[in-house]
Amino acid sequence: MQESILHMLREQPGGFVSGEAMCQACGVSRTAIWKHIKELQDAGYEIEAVRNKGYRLVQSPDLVTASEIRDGLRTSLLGQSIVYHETIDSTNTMAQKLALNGAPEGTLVIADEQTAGRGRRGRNWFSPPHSGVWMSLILRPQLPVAHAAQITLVTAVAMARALTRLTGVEAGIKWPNDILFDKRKCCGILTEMHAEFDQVHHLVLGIGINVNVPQEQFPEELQSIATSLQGVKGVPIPRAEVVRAVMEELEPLYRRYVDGGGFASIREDWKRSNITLGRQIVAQTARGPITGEALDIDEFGVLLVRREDGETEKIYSADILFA
Ligand code: BTX
Repeated sequence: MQESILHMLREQPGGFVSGEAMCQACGVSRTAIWKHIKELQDAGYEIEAVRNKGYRLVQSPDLVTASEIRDGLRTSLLGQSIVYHETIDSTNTMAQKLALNGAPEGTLVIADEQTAGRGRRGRNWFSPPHSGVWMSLILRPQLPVAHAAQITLVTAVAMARALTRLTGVEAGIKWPNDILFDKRKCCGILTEMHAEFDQVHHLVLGIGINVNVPQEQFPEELQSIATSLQGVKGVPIPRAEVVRAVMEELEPLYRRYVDGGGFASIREDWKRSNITLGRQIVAQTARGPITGEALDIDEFGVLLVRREDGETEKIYSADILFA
């Protein structure tokens, strides 16, 4: 009901919607409408009520609730089902549970705050309230296990495009899962998999974006390595808009990838947005550090590094440090 009311108010930007029109559209009494308006005001929506004119939406709070995201979302798969929590340990953990219980592909789990947000290899992901996008998508691609990591690369292309569009500043991909603005990380991707034999059952694609996190709010150890979209653009960006932009950029790339194109069909797009190739790097792999020049990425998303002794190494998984 509140979603319908908000939708009607948004359809009349700056103008009034009469109480009568709302009653008719929603099939409830004026008192019921008033009660919902009151609840919306309590949630932070600034709604003006004028006798004989009706209601007018003056300002929306920066929320990532299902209704804020859904209004204006132009996708047919991603985000068609949205699960919102104000506070949660990790949206990836919740998405795993929902996926095991049969949640459909494209389900989006999102929270205002995470108390145990995680990165790769058990690292923490700083996820304060009211200022970031902490979300996970449930995907069910027909993929062999060996290809699952490519989803991270496909997502990185979508993220770089969305964040460049939102800020007007070029975002760069650092292989495999970071999006940077001028060497500082504003987004991380964590893909987790549930698989049996060689077939993926589902993937949980976790995405963390620092949207309006004030720089001074980052903990000491992140001060010099993290940034947020607000810091890059100079003004805050509504978080629901960020979510929609990501969903809308990702959906066509994901479809191209799963409908037979594979990573080979995304590779050139990845290369255009990357800031990894051509640089001297240290790849911290499970086998130890590998130092050399990041030469290329192959059609499977594997990073090729020319070592100092001239040999080329294939890197399947690593943390990359720029030398
Ligand atoms: P990662 O392992 O590549 O990066 C983690 C590292 O990034 C940390 O060790 C720290 O140095 C740095 N870091 C931590 N928090 C931030 C931050 N807010 N901004 C910039 N740098 C940071 C990256 O892992 C993958 C992160 C995915 C996070 C999403 S949020 C929604 C979903 N749920 C969940 O628990 N994780 C994912």
